[in-house]
Amino acid sequence: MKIRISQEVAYALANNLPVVALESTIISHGMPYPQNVEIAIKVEEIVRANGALPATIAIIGGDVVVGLDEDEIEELGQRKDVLKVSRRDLGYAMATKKWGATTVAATMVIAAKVGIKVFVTGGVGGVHRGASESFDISSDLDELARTNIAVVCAGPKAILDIEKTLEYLETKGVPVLGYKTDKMPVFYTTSPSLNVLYRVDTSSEIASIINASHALGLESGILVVNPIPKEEAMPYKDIEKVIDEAIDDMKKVGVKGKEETPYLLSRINELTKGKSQIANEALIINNAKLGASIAKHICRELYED
Ligand code: PSU
Ligand code: MN
Repeated sequence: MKIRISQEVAYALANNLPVVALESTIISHGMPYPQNVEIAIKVEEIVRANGALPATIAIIGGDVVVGLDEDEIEELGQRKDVLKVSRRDLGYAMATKKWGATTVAATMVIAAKVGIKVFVTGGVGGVHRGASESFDISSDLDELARTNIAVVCAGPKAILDIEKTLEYLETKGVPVLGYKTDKMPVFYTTSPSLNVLYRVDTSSEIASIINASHALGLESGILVVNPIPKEEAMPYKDIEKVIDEAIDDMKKVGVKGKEETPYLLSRINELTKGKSQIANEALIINNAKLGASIAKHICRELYED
């Protein structure tokens, strides 16, 4: 039971070189095999090609690993006994020597502890539809409130109640920065009505905001929302219909709690005949490019100061 940081990531962190954290729930619970492994490796390549070092984070036989190698990513993508690990599950997974895929929340905890300032994913969790009854609010939101790392994503997943998610983030003091957009990206598409808090048009400006929040010692994180590329986006109305159907199915089957998100993602993939998976891949790659660029600017600005 230990924290193992890969050699190159440890070197980069010690020398103020750009590092981008990547989560692993998306690999084990968010996408089907073998696309999950292919895309995880591709995202790492994109981060490298854009001048930063990728650090995929997971729990392997109880060890917290920062910077999985390709074999470990492959095994994580194949194994059937991988726990979905959020903040609350960390101690259990470590002590019982489990394999665990870390959610946005758990990845934030670990990445921030080792000094990583930028984290790239597809979509973050949020307030679920019907939360006034179910109380289902992803702990990703509370983690953003208490851990200072910038999370680059394509918005909260469209399966959520986006309006309540934004209200919650406002209450918790988490800024939502829209990269080249005024309207709120919501994963497969962009909301026609909801706005981001601030529109920011360059990655160097985003880096300055991140550096400023660290300079002040703020404990809370930053949500950077990056719209899915236009060619890959799905029409808002079409995806809304599919989501409603998937949620109905979920209620019929009786899926609840931490199983909800994985169920909905795979059901939406079935209902769209694989189109949502293609959109998912496109937006993660798009986020990886932006995240790497932000990480580079963070280091550059600190160096210049
Ligand atoms: N986005 C995806 N696929 C995923 C997730 C997000 O495209 O699998 C995962 C992330 O790891 C996120 C988690 O942290 O779902 C949120 O789960 P919950 O709603 O149970 O907190
Ligand atoms: Mn939940």
